[in-house]
Amino acid sequence: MGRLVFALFAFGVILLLVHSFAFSVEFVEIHSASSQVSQSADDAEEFLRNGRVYLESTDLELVEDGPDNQLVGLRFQGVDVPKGAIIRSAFVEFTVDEPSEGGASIRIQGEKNPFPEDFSEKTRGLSLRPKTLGYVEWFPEAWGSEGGKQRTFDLSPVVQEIIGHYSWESGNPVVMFFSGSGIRVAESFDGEKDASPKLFVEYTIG
Ligand SMILES: [Ca+2]
Ligand SMILES: [Ca+2]
Repeated sequence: MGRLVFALFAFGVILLLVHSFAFSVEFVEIHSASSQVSQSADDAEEFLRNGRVYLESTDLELVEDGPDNQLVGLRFQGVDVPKGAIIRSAFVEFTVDEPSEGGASIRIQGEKNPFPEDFSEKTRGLSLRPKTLGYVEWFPEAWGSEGGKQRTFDLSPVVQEIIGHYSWESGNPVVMFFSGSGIRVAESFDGEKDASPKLFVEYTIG
């Protein structure tokens, strides 16, 4: 009898715990924001050899273009993430322009600036911008058929650092930079504007 009472009691405690856990989870609301590259000057490639910047290329080589290694910059306007938000996930989604494979190691950093300008053809205009301390090393798998979607690894620490700036405001632009080695070829705004890169962010408040 004692055992039965104890078992019933334990069962009750477990039910209570499960219930209160579910109750607390229910009230953590996940918000989301997204932004797509929406003008020619919001995606750019800089040849690291000579600092030349190209704004109107119809593709984005991440990050080797023939013999040239380049720094690619993407600017996402109107990122609706409030100051103080906790970033739960963030990634950039590309559309495949050309299938590509082989090892690639791509470092993704943000621009450490609460209101980054759009890109210009100024020499070394991308590499001279201030970068976040945090970065993510992305090792993409092979990119298959043209038109497919490909996502980066999670960029939460980079986005968290950008929106942590004291003068960040919801709706400001966010810039991401891509450098490293290997080759994956993505659509640019000038290649196919509906297939330009997109930023997705999920966050909670408090
Ligand atoms: Ca462009
Ligand atoms: Ca290109």
